[in-house]
Amino acid sequence: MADSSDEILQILREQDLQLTHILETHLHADHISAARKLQEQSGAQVALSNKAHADCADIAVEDGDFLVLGDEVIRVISTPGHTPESLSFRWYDRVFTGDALLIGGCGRTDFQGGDAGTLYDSITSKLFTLPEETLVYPGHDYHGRWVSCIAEEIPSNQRLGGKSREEFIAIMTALDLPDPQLIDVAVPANRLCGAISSI
Ligand SMILES: N[C@@H](CCC(=O)N[C@@H](CS)C(=O)NCC(=O)O)C(=O)O
Ligand SMILES: [Fe+2]
Repeated sequence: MADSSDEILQILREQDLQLTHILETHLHADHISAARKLQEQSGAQVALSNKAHADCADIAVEDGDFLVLGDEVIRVISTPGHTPESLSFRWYDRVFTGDALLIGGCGRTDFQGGDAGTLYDSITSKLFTLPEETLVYPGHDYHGRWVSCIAEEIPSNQRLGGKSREEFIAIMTALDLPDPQLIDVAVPANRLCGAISSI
């Protein structure tokens, strides 16, 4: 199975960039992370939530931490709910939300210790309170979109917009989604920052 590490390493070479950090938003259930390969091939450090208890991480971070990358500072925001160890990363006017807040949606909460009430609290108290012009870059979008913003998500997010905590929990409980195809392979592999060999 191909991962994106070769593509990333090629971009780094072409643009003469040095990868220093790999920031994991959570232990993914739907794909195998390229972090381990990138860590080995570039020497970059992997950062993961301390709640992941993953020995493969070079840096264990928690809410309120700052990652200093050269002249840049990235703020760690703990946004549990999709999974307990889920993080978002804020950099200037943008936030990388992993599978917590998606464009028009949010991460599911029915496996890996997910909890709908916790996700509602994370999104409404930690992400929707960011300046409304903050750009939202999610971990996935199933419709080919890349970016949204807080001002757009607060009213129009299909799962959260205008919904109470109870309404949100009811929506999430009723989803009845099939498991991600790779969940049984991806979760154990990602506890090791992603399998090294192709499968
Ligand atoms: N069909 C996809 C499902 C992926 C999936 O369930 N993704 C999780 C993130 S790990 C999710 O939260 N999806 C949001 C949703 O389906 O609303 C697969 O098999 O990989
Ligand atoms: Fe996920």
